[in-house]
Amino acid sequence: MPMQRTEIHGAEELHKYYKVYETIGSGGFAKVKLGRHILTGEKVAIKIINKRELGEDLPRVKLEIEALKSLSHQHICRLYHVIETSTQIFMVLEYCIGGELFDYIIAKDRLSEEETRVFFRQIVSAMAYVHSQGYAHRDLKPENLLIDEDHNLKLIDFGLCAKPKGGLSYELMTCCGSPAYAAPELIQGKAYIGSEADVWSMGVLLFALLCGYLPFDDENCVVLYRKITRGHYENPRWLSPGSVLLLNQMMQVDPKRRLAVRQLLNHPWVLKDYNSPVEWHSRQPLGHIDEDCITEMAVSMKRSRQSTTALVKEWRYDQTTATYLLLLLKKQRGKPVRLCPEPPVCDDSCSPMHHGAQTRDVLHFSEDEDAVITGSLDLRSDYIDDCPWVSVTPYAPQGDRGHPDGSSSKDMNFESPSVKRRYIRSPEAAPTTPQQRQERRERGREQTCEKKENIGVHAKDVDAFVLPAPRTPASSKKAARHNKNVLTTPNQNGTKASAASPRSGGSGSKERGKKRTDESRKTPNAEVLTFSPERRSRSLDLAATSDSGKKKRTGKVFGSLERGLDKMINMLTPNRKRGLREGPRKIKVQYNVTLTSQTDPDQVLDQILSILPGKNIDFVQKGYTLKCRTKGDFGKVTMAFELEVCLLQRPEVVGVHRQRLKGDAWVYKHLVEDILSTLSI
Ligand code: H91
Repeated sequence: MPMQRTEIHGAEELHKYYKVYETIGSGGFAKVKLGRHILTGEKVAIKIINKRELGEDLPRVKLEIEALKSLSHQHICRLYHVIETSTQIFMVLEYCIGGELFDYIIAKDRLSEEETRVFFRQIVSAMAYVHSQGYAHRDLKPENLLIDEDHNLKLIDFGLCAKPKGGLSYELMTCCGSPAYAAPELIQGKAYIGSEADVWSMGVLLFALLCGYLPFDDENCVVLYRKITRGHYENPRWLSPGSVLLLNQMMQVDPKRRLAVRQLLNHPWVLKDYNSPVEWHSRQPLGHIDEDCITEMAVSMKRSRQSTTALVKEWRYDQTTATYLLLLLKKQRGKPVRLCPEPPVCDDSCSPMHHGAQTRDVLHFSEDEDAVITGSLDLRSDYIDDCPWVSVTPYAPQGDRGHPDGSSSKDMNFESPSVKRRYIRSPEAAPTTPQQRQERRERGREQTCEKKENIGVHAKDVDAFVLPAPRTPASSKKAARHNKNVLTTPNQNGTKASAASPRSGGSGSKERGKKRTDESRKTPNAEVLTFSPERRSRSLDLAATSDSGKKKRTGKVFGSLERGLDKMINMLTPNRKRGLREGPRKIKVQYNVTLTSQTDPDQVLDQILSILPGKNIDFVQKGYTLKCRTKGDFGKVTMAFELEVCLLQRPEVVGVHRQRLKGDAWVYKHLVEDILSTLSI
């Protein structure tokens, strides 16, 4: 059947270029999986859309793809590759290691004004650019802003965006987006201007950043709509007069009285500590071609640079586009502009050592980036960043055309984009001989073994996590019932500092923000890979524990022999999925982990297990992970999330790693707070 053939080819195409790992989220008709682009070794997010389930919504997906293809901006998630089959669409996207801004806010309860400003400037930058390209996003909310490796925001989910044919000043009719963020004119079913509605949502978002809860909230939709159309919300006492004013100017019920994005660019609140307007032009305009990336691709593809350039310039969003953009990403992150050697012709069952960049000691990595050696035949390999720093030309971003409100230059008066140069470190020259390349790879391997990619949050950030600011009035009636804010991450002393403390923001000024970015880039390499003996397979444990006496006598030599044996057995044990693990994972404190004061993971697990049924939560247990679901009317899954009991290293206590997979973020927050607050924390 031709349909089937295409299907197989489509999936094959995906697996030809990417390693595909676990699901990291879902929404609507899509599922998002973690992946790795084989040729560059870079992580990617793969959005998988089931066309059959989509039905009439297919044009929306097409629009999202079109939008993402035409948007290239430092604060917008980059699309690399689109693979379409008869039944599915795979969108390969920039991976954002820090997860959703939503989780970040709730972990900190709320952000300081300084940290909010850092993020808000990036949101304004992204939105000004989106509007300048004629698009309205229409679903702005903290769940649709992700945090990248450099702690910068990336806007995602253009599934509800609109590009009015006559330009952004043309009115739209479709009511969409999340009700809590929707502008009054939108929920009233009036015709509205997309950019004006976006500013309202940005106001709600700003409020959520500064307060940790929503300005308009109610479980009852009718009541919620009434609150929005009246535009009345309460300003908590910790808001500065400047914040109160800005929020008020953005959440004006009359869209004509609302601030426009261009006014936000140099609003006094936005300028504070920066003294420069928001830079909204693209630093990575679409037409620009990077010569280093072309050279590397040309060498790898054995083509001329000229024909490689021509191929890249076709922007087909195929393997060529993906390879080019991912190489560019490597360069921008200061990594060597290098492709990994040709993968072997055979499949995964072949020795991955053929890949210069892979290792037999498989680095199992999960969405929380807790890399541990698992020695598994399921090749969830973490590539080794096997190249030393190389000399690269300065990355000189260029300006972009268009204006933030989608208008033409004649009616706008914007500052010309300041061309900022970003220089990339180059402590070592690029290896040229095969021997040098080999040495480099070897060094890379050593480096990887010292690397613990538990990057959800860097140690520095953990220090700064903190919080609870005084409980908020509406942070939800439900949440207010609990005196503990269990989703807030304490600092390492287990105490919660004040959000207003100078350390809590981490980036109180532009300079501080910059420093944090630079430091966060360094962190992963400096950390140490955890070897978690608990992760041994069942068969291995049986072997190792069959004689407890022997175990006690195991000295250093035996230890290493045993470890060698462990590895051997591990390599031969094909299925080592999480669920078969004997003990809980050992992870570092990160913002999606709730700390307990307990040291026995089984006790914590039992406590959670006893709570779930009473809350009408269905769950499946896989080892120390509980895959939870709530169902609404007609058995429809309304919420899906995972709770995983883990062991933390510092402090050495049990923690609960939370991950939302589906459902409304704020409802999830309240529900998980509800579950975890019952634990003895
Ligand atoms: N929301 C609508 O949960 C609720 C890690 C993570 C890392 C990602 C990169 C891109 C996208 C998601 C990522 C991600 C759905 C992405 C990009 C676009 C898009 C969609 C997703 C969730 C789905 C999972 C997401 C967050 C949003 C994580 N996610 N953790 N990198 O349309 Cl353009 Cl749906």
